Amino acid sequence: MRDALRGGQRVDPDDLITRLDAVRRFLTAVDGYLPDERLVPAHTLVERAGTRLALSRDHTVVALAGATGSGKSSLFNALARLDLSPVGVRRPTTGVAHACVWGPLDGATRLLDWIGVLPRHRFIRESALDGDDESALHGLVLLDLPDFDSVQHAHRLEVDRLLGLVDLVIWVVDPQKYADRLVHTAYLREFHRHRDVTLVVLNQADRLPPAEVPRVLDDLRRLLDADGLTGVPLLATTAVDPSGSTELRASLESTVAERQASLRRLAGDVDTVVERLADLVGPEPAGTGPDAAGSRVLTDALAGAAGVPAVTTAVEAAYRHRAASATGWPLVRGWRRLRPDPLRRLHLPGPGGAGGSADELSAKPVAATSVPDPTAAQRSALGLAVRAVAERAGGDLPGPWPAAVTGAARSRLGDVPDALDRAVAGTDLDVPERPLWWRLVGALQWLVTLTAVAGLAWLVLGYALRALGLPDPDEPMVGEVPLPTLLLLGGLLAGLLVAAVTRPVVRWAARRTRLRAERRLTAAVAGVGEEHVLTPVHAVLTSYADARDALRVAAGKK
Ligand SMILES: Nc1nc2c(ncn2[C@@H]2O[C@H](COP(=O)(O)OP(=O)(O)OP(=O)(O)O)[C@@H](O)[C@H]2O)c(=O)[nH]1
Ligand SMILES: [Mg+2]
Repeated sequence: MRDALRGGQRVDPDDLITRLDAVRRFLTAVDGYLPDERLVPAHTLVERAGTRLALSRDHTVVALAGATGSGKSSLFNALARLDLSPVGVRRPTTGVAHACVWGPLDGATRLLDWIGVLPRHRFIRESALDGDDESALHGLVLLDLPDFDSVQHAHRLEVDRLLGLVDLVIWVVDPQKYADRLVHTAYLREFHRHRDVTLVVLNQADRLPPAEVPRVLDDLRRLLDADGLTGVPLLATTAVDPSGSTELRASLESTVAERQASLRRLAGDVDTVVERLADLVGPEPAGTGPDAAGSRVLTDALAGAAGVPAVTTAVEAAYRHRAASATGWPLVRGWRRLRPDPLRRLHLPGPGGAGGSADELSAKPVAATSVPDPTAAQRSALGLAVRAVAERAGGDLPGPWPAAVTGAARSRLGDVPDALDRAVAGTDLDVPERPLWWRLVGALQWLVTLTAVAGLAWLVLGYALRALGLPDPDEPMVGEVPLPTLLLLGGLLAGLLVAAVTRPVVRWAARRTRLRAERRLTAAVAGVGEEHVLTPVHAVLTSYADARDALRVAAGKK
């Protein structure tokens, strides 16, 4: 039994620190996404563990816990071999924790300050008094706790607080009350993750007939198994007899020498916390962002809300309008120019390109364009697309994560209309002003028109001379046709021909310009979706992946 508590695995301090860091990382990753009340135990653990490890690794804090009258104070005194904690007939006797430190008090002072044992209840067991008898317990800080089944509610609170801080607990039960429900359901079961740092003693064994002791121990062992405490050391003690706690003392000596209890306690705490958080993470997310199909639906909805179809229609119309003004029959071009440019009507870069209206845009960054506002249908399509993106990205995640993803996806929706307007206004639609080929065709039209006009003038001059009876100059002939007539008709016909050839080319080029503008606008609104919807979603998914990884490390899995 001497090695009763050595059955547990050794806890490597570095591993423990890695696991605690992982719990810390988990808390950082989930901050703002998960309900705080679920995270309280993890926060408490991180805080307590950090302090406990920083205070002293050389001390082992052991608490005697149990019901009133079980003999905690008597055992405390028996182990200390001094009457330090009052033993009472009137119950409950012990109201606040008492501590006895084996070895110098100095090193344990800060530890006891943290645990909250009042200085007047601290005692020292200096080995100088006893020769070397007590040296095997050097480093032990033994606490005598109040009763947990007290009529005094404050006692129970104090016990609960102290049980959260100590390294090892000795549960003291007596032959009358060892099967008491409270100790099993409210306490022992809660400690099933701390089997390595739990010890149970059946005190007052002297009150049983010697033959009864093994039977009661068996019965108690059965109850402990049912509590999930299989394998915890179980000893019989008699506090009133100096030799009645020899085994317990030996067990404590080996625990103290091993310097493992504080690490095991914290490792058990990490296990408990990780187990309670396990339902907050689940499968690996399918990706760290919404899939391509989801993004496309979103971009389409954004394009609709941004009025991209209206703008691209205007782009095509503007191209044709400008081309007609530049290449049409010269005599009606001026009239065409009087009609407004379709792009200018939307307050989008008209002739002069995107650069021309940059000042106007920066002066009026919001609602810079007159692109029609999205309709109710377009707005609801956008809402649905955003929700679909969130569901595709986070729908399979456990617990509160899907809501966190949806919340993130919607978090910046209020800024989207202005951002879309800016994106459309800032896109270079690349509708040409007067490309060279328009100018060449325009010049050709001038040439053939002037030819026709020259032919007409010549003919008119001929008629006038004839009408005035003046000698009629010979009109040169080209084949059978007089040259002036040829110039007039040829000029007119050539003009029609040039217009007939130009029109389909303009139409084709207008469509290409529209497609190019559509691509650019789509990229611009996709950028808005990326910034306002996908990036926040991505942030939550990244946090989820971090949290999942951190919890895996905290669980001790490599
Ligand atoms: N015969 C016998 N009596 C014991 C033993 N241990 C404690 N007692 C007696 O049981 C009574 C209660 O002992 P305490 O040590 O005060 O019990 P406690 O668990 O500290 O009680 P609280 O402080 O009220 O929680 C006292 O009268 C002790 O003398 C034991 O092993 N054998
Ligand atoms: Mg007591």
